[in-house]
Amino acid sequence: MYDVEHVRRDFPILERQVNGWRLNYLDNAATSQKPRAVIEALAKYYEQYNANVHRGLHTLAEEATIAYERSRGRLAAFISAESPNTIAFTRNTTEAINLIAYAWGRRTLKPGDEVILSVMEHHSNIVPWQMMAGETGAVLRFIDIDDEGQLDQAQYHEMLGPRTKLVSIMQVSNVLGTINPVKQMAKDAHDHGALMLVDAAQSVPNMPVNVQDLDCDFMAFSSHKMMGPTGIGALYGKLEHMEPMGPFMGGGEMIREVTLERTTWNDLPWRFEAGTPNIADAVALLPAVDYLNELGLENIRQHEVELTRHALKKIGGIEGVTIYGPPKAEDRGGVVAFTMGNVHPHDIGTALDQYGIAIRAGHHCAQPLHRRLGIGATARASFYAYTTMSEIDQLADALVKTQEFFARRTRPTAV
Ligand code: 7TS
Repeated sequence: MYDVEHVRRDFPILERQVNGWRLNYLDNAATSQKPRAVIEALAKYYEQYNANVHRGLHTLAEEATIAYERSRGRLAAFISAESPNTIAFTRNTTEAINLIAYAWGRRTLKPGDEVILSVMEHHSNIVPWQMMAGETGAVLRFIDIDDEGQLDQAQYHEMLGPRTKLVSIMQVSNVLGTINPVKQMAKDAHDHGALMLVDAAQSVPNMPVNVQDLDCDFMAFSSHKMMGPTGIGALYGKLEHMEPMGPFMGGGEMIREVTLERTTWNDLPWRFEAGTPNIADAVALLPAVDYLNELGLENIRQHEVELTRHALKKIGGIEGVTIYGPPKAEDRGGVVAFTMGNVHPHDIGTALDQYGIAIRAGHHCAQPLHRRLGIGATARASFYAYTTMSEIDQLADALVKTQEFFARRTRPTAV
């Protein structure tokens, strides 16, 4: 039995009051809150063994290096990667995708080569490829969505061909909530000799993810969305692709030998970690992974399905509300983006804040998707392991009040 009240006690921030109300944090797709174990691990690192990694011979340097590398190992196991060497620490998902665009794309893509993306991608999985297409002459193709927010697989199959070099798709949409069939899409890509990158920013925190089962070539994700600190994320890459890849950035740490004329590269994964890394946040990511494992990713996923089912019913039942994405909770991550009549999503966000409710409003870094939906912005509530059913009820009540408030304001006055 999943005990959400028990989980909540591990998150100090959830005791906060906002505008006289207990914080109702429904902005988890933007970033998650952190359990006490993560906050304490950060403080412990700085209080007890802060030192640079991989270079010192002293005790603190050794402790810091062991903790940094242990975290890498735990993260590799978390996504069932074949070895810790397949994990390069980055700042976030964005940097992980840029790493592939620069270290792989820039050297591999030739004029006319094709990269397949989708219209629902986050800007971080569009802009780096536009930049790379501009440099290399490669062409971007975008898979469309159907009316329920599912990728058009028939169109995908038509796009795949001898020119396809990479397919890069999000596993879970941060707006529609759609769970994309990335395992099948990876197989289809491989059948055409292309590689598959999975943007797992919204999946690794919320559901069991196994890179070997998905058989993807690369995966990108962020610590801050999975209860870990900000400023640290990861790129997973199959060794067969990472091994021949040159570095992303040059500097210390990523070298084997430097002369004034030339440099040889370090082994994996340090080749991709130029300069002093974000040691503290990498170290404090480990207790986040342990915490997620303790809760169980299956349990978190199940909890989110129940929350989402409840939200689709409660929020979807409010007059004038349109919810975007698949109609069934089982087909979605814990994200519900919606519009409410002609109340602007930013006004919804501001009004809800008066009740201590934190949601996000805007385009959620998915402008092409919003354009495809024919709207400028949505309001978005997103859930996590500590979200309760009553928080969703409170959201629905506050939305009704917000709607009434704006209806009063916009009603024409009698003459
Ligand atoms: N990919 C997806 C699917 C995302 O949802 C996000 C962040 C990113 C990539 C980028 O992650 P970052 O850690 O590099 O910033 N999404 C959101 C969001 O929906 N609201 O704020 C950030």
